[in-house]
Amino acid sequence: MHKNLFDLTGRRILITGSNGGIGHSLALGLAQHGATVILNGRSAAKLHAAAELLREQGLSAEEARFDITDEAEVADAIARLDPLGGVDVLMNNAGIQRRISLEHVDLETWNEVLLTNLTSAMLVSREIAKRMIQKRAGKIINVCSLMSDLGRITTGPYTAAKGGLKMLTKAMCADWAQYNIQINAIGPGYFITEMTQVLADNPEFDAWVKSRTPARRWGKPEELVGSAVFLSSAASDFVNGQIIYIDGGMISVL
Ligand code: GCO
Repeated sequence: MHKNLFDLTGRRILITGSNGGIGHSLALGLAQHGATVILNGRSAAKLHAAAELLREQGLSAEEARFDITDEAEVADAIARLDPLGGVDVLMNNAGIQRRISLEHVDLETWNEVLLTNLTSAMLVSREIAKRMIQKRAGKIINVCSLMSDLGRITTGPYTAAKGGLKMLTKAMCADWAQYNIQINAIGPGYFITEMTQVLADNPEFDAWVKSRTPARRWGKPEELVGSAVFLSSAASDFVNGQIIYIDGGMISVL
């Protein structure tokens, strides 16, 4: 009887920034595939509401309230997960978008985007990798973007951060693959979420996405789940340092 390579039963998966948006869609999908998902956010109220939505469906969901940009909070929160079973898979999903041309960008905005979208992934991964190294097992999935490889007008800070996150994925592979830790990334194309609703509501931008995307449509958040299940499961045990684009073909075609 072949073992189901994609079975996530018993795997504890922490998804940062999973109160809503793509993070919550990923948490729902991974839980539906048997994982215990650990939701994260800064607001205890929003976090509890997000976890209850999963529990109401009989899914296994825990809550880890902490600010991913606060080094001390991160270390404390990850230590509090140890007696609960720790973390088998980490998804660095949290991210913000601040659209502004680089000639107008202020240092506060730049630092906010880089801290939230890139540095936080290092802070959370560093604490969890210490434990994965001891266990000689673990998986890390960085949620990158088309902007890990392509720029778009007014998205400079976000593009720099997501480009850095793609390279951090490779750096983590270099340091940690030897300990049976697999570190990979997913690169979502255009999906309608709170972050992009303003773009989807613009008829010209909506038309541009549909013409620029070979699949001629926006992605549906649930369409990210398959790659997340693959990279969270035994099916990807020899995959490392890779990025999988879920973008309807946008990054592959002019
Ligand atoms: C934008 C969007 C994009 C998407 C996504 C694309 O302003 O073009 O915010 O950055 O959010 O990252 O992969």
